[in-house]
Amino acid sequence: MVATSPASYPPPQKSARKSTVPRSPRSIRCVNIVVVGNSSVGKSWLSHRFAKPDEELDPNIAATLGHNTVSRDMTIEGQRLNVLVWDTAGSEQFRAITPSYYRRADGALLVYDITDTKSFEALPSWFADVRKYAKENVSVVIVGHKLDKESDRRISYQQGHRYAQEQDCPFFEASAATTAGVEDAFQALLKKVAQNTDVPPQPESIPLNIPQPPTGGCRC
Ligand SMILES: Nc1nc2c(ncn2[C@@H]2O[C@H](COP(=O)(O)OP(=O)(O)OP(=O)(O)O)[C@@H](O)[C@H]2O)c(=O)[nH]1
Ligand SMILES: [Mg+2]
Repeated sequence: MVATSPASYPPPQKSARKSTVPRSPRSIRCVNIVVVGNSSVGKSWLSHRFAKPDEELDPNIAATLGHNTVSRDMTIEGQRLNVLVWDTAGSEQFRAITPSYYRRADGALLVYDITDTKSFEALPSWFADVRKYAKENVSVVIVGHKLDKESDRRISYQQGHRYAQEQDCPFFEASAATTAGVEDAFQALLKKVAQNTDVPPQPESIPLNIPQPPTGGCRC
């Protein structure tokens, strides 16, 4: 994973303006996805599983400090996307800097752990932050994570589904450990984002006289 500093994050953009730039088959659109939720719900594993499906997950993973980013190029709804996933720290000490990650997010994955009631009860507060700091038209998907730990389940599928319905969001249960539901959750979120024409596409080839962004970041 590539670590970048919060200071490098682009400035706020609250515009809900529709793009009039026509998409050519060679254009690629940069998409920022923020993954939020309580500490230890599995945001880093989930992000890594999505971005690098064939790589092993680190069983000794440490709590995220600030954030990590991972990326993956894919085609959704006929659009070529460069998906940059902002895997944020769930720990309370980093909560104050989390809003900076929302500002340019096109989509947010709100994650709780189906074996951890507190992480489910914290969803409204994460949701409130998304609504407060993200763009008006940000797409949101809710994920009940660690589906493989069925015997330790504390939050039923119905509870998660009901909450998501109340928020008018798609809902998935998933497990980074088994991969179940991971691709479905991200694809549903990216589909919503792709249908949203807020962000203009970027040309794939960048003229040599334009300064390049730091490596590891989005090509936007
Ligand atoms: N059984 C199971 N364990 C998981 C899964 N995903 C993550 N874990 C474990 O849960 C613990 C926390 O995972 P992380 O991905 O670091 O959690 P996080 O939400 O990123 O935590 P912070 O970075 O502190 O916010 C680790 O010990 C993982 O091994 C999963 O799908 N199933
Ligand atoms: Mg983490």
